[in-house]
Formats: sequence, structure tokens, C-alpha cells
Amino acid sequence: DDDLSPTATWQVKHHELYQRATRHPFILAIRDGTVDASSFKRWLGQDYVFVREFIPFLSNVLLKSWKESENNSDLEIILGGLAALSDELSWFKNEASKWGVDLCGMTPLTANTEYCRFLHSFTTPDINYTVAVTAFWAIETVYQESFSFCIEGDHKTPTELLGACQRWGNSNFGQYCKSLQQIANRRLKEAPIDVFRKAEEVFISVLEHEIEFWNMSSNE
Ligand code: HMH
Repeated sequence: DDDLSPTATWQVKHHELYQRATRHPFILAIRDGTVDASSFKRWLGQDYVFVREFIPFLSNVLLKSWKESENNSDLEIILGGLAALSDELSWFKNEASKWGVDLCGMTPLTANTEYCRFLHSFTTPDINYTVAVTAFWAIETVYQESFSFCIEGDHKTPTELLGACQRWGNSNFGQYCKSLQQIANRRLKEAPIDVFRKAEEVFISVLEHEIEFWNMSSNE
């Protein structure tokens, strides 16, 4: 089968948007070492809020998988992602204390609130597993592709930011994203056209929300 998978087709079809999400000026500034501490700290605090909201989203993807998936391994793959969020929250708390960011008083900025509202829209029963798991894949993949770029090739990423970049940029996480992509593709190939179209819309929306999230980090 030489055909591109559905998700790979979208990555090509929406290439410009995809690049804006995965090669954002904030990420480029990390990679060339010109990012300012205040931007990174803003991202850190806001992403902690996001990851907390991501827990109920992912719990719901897990629930949909348990109810709707015909493949037993999906549940375990998604459970692995959910379990990893526990360590991730500890990482945020530790990182925040290093940078002097107060997570307790953290209030989400507009782009974050809107992204979280989008996440919560997936928890209703009318959103099916195929659409939800496609969103999960896209959300993780933007971070993987963005942060792996900061640690590959001829980068000048500041030492104190390497931990963050490795968290999402490491090759194990890259493999994890590939396994999510396989789940999404398997489901999309069998999906009715309305589900397929909804999943593509969701892919585009994730990219748009990710761009706004990066914008929020890099702007005053
Ligand atoms: C905004 N997108 C955002 N934050 C994250 N932590 C991820 C994706 C990856 O989990």
C-alpha cells in the first residue's frame, strides 16, 4: 500500500498551517537561543494549567476507547499516556519552582481558556472515539515535532531549556506519537465520511489552537 495514510495526507494538505504550529517563532527562538526568560515562564505556567485540563480530556478518550475500540491494545496505549501525566505534573511543579513561577495563582490567558474549552467539547457522547483519538494524536504530535526540532541538528538551545525540550522531543515520545497515529489511521480508514470530515476539521482546529497558544507565550 503506497498511499499516504489519512493523517499523513492532512499533514501535506495543510502543510502551511502545520509548519506554523510546529515551527513557531517561540520554538525557533528556543532553538537559536534568543528566547527570553519571561516568555518561557509564561509558557510554563500556562502549560501547567493546560495539562491539568488535559487530564479529563484524555480520561474521556480512554473511556471512548474502552467503549468503542475493536482493538485491545488501544486502551493500554492511551492508558500509558494518561499515566505519564502524573509525572508530567511533578515536572511542571519542579520546573516552576526553579524558575520562580507561582503555579497556585495561575490564571489561564484567553488562548489557553479557548483551547481548554475546545478540549472539553470532546467529552460529550456525540463525539466518537475516532475523532477524539485523532485530536489526541494531533495535540501530542505538535509538541513532539516542535520540541524535537530544538534538540536536533545545529541547535543553540539554552542548557536550562533542554529538559523541557527533551520531555516532548525525545524519541520514545516520538514513538508514542507514531502509535497514536497508527490508531487514528486504522480508525479513519474505516470511518464513515462524516466522521472522517469531522476528524479533519478537528486536526485543523488543533493546529490553530496550538499556534494561538505559542503566540500567547511569545507576546507581551
Ligand atoms: C498546549 N499542547 C499544549 N500543551 C501540551 N503539553 C501539549 C500539547 C502536549 O501534551
